[in-house]
Amino acid sequence: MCGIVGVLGNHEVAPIILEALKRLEYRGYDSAGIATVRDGRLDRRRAVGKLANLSDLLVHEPLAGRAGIGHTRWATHGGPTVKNAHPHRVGPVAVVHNGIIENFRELHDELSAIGLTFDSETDTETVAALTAHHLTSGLSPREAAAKTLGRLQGAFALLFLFDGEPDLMIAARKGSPLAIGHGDGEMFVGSDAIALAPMTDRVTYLEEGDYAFVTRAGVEIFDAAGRRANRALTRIQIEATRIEKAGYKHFMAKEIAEQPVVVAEAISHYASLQDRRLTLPDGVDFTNVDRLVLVACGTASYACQVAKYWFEQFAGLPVDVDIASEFRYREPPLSPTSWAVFVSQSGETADTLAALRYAAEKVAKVVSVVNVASSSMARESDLVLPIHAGVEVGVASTKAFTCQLTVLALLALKAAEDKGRMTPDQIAAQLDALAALPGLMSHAERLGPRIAEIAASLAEAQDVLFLGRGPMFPIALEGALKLKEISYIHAEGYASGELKHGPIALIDAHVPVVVFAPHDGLFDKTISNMQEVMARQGRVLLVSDAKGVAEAGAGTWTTLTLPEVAPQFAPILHAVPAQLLAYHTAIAKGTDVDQPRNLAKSVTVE
Ligand code: HGA
Repeated sequence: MCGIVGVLGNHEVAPIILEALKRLEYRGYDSAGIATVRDGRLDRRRAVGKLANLSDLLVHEPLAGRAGIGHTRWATHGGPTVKNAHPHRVGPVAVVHNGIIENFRELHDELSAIGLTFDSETDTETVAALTAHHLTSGLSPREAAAKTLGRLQGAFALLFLFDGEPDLMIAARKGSPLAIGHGDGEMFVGSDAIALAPMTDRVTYLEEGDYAFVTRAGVEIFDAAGRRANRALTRIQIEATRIEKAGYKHFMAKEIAEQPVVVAEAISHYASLQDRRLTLPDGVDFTNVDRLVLVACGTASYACQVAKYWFEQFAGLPVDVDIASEFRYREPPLSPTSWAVFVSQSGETADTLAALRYAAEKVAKVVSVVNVASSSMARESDLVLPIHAGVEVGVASTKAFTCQLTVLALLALKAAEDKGRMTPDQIAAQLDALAALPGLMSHAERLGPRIAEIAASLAEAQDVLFLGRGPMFPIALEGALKLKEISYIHAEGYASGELKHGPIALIDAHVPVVVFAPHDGLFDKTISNMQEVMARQGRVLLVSDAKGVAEAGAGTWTTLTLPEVAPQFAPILHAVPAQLLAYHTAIAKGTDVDQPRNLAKSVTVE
């Protein structure tokens, strides 16, 4: 959340920064702004709302300068106003910030007491004010920034720019990611390497607590103790950073459609379908592991909830699933013979990263399942299993979810193999079933027009319920989350057996109820719960296969027929109609599918 960029260039930087901010807009779109040093003096432009508004402003009020910093905001402190937009400037210093300064009130009070006044309601402005105060007392920009950093508590990535310093940016990282890009006589800083991809493929990642003095000649990096630090220069694959809609109306539509390909890709990294055997990396050995803890947020936590069924049923391995934001504050005891698995698309999710650090010294192995293989979580894990979904831009996660599920399924099969719960033949049969998924998902995707018809009616609803049993329960949760996220319709997911313990009171003829019921061992039970809904005038959409629809479709509002799938992997297939229902409902309502209100991707604040 919040994207930051800095450029020390050989040309005008405002257009370059704007372009980089476009690649970071997934991180927030409450406001955007750029500051430059022009003729030795700081200047800035800021606009509320999406980047397009800043772009328009720059047409009317261009911003010159060859050194600049930029920001796209997801507000944490203070509403989305121009005054709260970054860069924040106090006297001779401008600052952009991703994160939260937890002791900003204390700093604010101290600075107010010595007569400084504030323009905004943000925590960030205190950083600029404190640095300006140090500059006034005679410190150099380097000394002033370092002294300020020493006072800050919380999680942040920061970038400073100064009056009279057209060849200096100061960057700092504690909790939020930051990459330094190396050009030819030019230098760049960005929240991620993707933002810098059009400018350079040579990147150095700052580590926790690092700060850096960046000039056109290069970068000097210091660690948290102020010692000079050597950080590796890596080359990023430009191909992996291409971001385009490829003819689709929305990134979400493109990413839903990509699922058959990326799921197949994910499988190919961890299994040989030809040899019908698993090929997980060395180090994935569950023989002596007696418990797993799976930790994630949002959609990724639902992937973990599905995976719990797989690990327990395939491998007999007990699993605890935790929401990352609750996990470490509960201070759960962790056994040294357990593994902790952390799942995050970005690999930067602040709560999940904090949970990972909590578990690090307590468990036998920390495993991360991430989409961004260079992320903080990947770098801090004993074992990394990238999901190979490719760049996901839509704020509502789709292909990352099904790839997370796929990788977790393969991991659970490996656990079953290591624990002697499945023979090689049984593993081979499971892999055949997984191998069928990409084709089945393509089939499901072709139901788009039919789903759009259903969605036209869902769009009228005030509330929608989603039901599922067993591993389909987390899919009900995910279906409800997707609908809430992008259509703003209130939706809840329930375990279908739980309905009669309260939520059934919500049912009337106006509440659509989506029931995910593949023809599996729990089918009859789920259908009984569906009948209980229909007996109370509930308007049921039954999502099943041909057999399920033939047996139980009578009397429902409508049905969706998916192809037959191995029941254990039905959650991966059913995720597709869940996503398409949300997508087409949002289209019917006219909401902003790729950038829904109040949300942002890569949640780097707690
Ligand atoms: N606290 C700052 C930055 C917000 C942020 O990083 N969000 O992800 C603000 O509210 O402007």
